[in-house]
Amino acid sequence: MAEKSRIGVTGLAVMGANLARNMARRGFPVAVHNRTTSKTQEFMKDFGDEGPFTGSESLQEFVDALETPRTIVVMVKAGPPVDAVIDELAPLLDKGDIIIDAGNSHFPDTDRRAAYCQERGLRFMGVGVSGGEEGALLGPSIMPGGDPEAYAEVEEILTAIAAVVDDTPCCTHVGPGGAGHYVKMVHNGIEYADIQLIAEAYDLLTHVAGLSAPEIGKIFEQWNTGDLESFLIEITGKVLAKTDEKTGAPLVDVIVDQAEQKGTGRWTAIDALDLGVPLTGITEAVFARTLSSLRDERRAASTTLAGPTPGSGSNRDDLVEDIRQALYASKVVAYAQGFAQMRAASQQNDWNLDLGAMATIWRGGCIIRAQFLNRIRDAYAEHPDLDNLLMVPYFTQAVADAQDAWRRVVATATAQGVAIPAFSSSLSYYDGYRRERGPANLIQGLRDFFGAHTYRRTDSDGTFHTRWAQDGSEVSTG
Ligand code: NBP
Repeated sequence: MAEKSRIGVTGLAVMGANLARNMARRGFPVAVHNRTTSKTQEFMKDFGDEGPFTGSESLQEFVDALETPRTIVVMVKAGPPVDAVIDELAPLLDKGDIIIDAGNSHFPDTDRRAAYCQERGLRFMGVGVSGGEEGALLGPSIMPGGDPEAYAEVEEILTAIAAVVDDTPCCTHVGPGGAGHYVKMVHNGIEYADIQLIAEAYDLLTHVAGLSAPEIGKIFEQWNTGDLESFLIEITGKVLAKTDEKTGAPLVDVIVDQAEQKGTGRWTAIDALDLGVPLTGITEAVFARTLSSLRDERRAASTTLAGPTPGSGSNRDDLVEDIRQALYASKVVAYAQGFAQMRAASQQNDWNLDLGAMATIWRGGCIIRAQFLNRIRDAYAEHPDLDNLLMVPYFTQAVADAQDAWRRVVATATAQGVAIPAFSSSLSYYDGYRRERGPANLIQGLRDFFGAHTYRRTDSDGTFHTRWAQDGSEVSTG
């Protein structure tokens, strides 16, 4: 009888296939399976000699090929397919077997599936995996959540296949239940904000500084040698430098300006609204994609709605440096907001998230990997109970140094009619956060006027209501 496999992977599209190859290349015997059996056959033909694989045509064969207790990674399309696979697998498994959902599942679904598996004596883990196709093969960032004992049994494999930075694997147990998928969701949300900020910088460099795509590509290449050094800044330089084979124009100039999305940014924004956490950068990034998709409406509006036509009005070199600083400051705000959201979720769900560890495992393998994450890791090492990253001396100073440039960029873009929702909302958040007294007193006054919603006073405890429609006198309500 053939030797049993240490782990199984079902779902052999790009992510599952590459994760399975990554495991096998590190010496773990892997059983592979896909709903459409021709994909399993293709996988075995293309990669079967890369490592100790067992190809299985049916789920029963797949389950039988595994050592017990079994460990099965499900890497199928997020949503109903994950439930379908769990439903089919559950009757074939034994108590104590482990199902790992490594796709981009929504965290409440993960909690529900964990409960479903627990009722059947199975152990379930929701594991976030970032890094795309290449990361899955060469070393992703892995955010495992769920049963800690189950994690202890698969830790050896997950840490072996993860990216490594400074001898530290980009994988650590995140927390119970849906915590792993939650952290992956916020990671993706931050990725939305990062990408939107880059797009706004590109827009300003194109339409205000008057630079071509290859010229902007060189600027990003240079930015990647400083504070902004990151995977996304690096690949922006590469994308902008690419020439279209068909037309000879820069490729970006022939790509349709409609951004698509799969939902993780939207989930992050919705969750922030539910938690009551201000998450302006990521949320504006989601809305900017939504606005971009209204292409026909925008085309009609472009010849109807009035506004300035952007064009260079300032020294180009100064403007480029201002945009770099505005990008960095806005990025700090987006991360400060994302980490504040994870802190709030951790408190609400008793997850006990180690936010410094999240910054540590995002330093390699994933899409938002960046030098900058070392600063965030250090911030949480020094101040584990930090409310907001902006309050750490390094970030306080970084934003203080950048703020004049940031304000100039927002003012210039506004005057010249270039939409910068992420730059400007980040700056407004910063200005709102640093004010001891904002204008919400008036909001409370208005709410009390039209709905008797009451208000609190600065000079005495309790709640009050003014009899606006009667004699205008104030009454204490509690
Ligand atoms: P897809 O998200 O495109 O899913 C395709 C896989 O799902 C195929 O193996 C397909 O089997 C299987 N599947 C479907 Br669809 N419905 C099924 C069902 N009812 N029962 C069983 N299998 C079913 O694959 P992917 O792009 O490799 O992504 C996998 C997961 O990883 C997703 O959750 C994704 O969001 C996440 N993720 C993707 C990336 C990325 O860069 N692509 C990065 C990080 C995370 P078939 O061959 O029989 O149709």
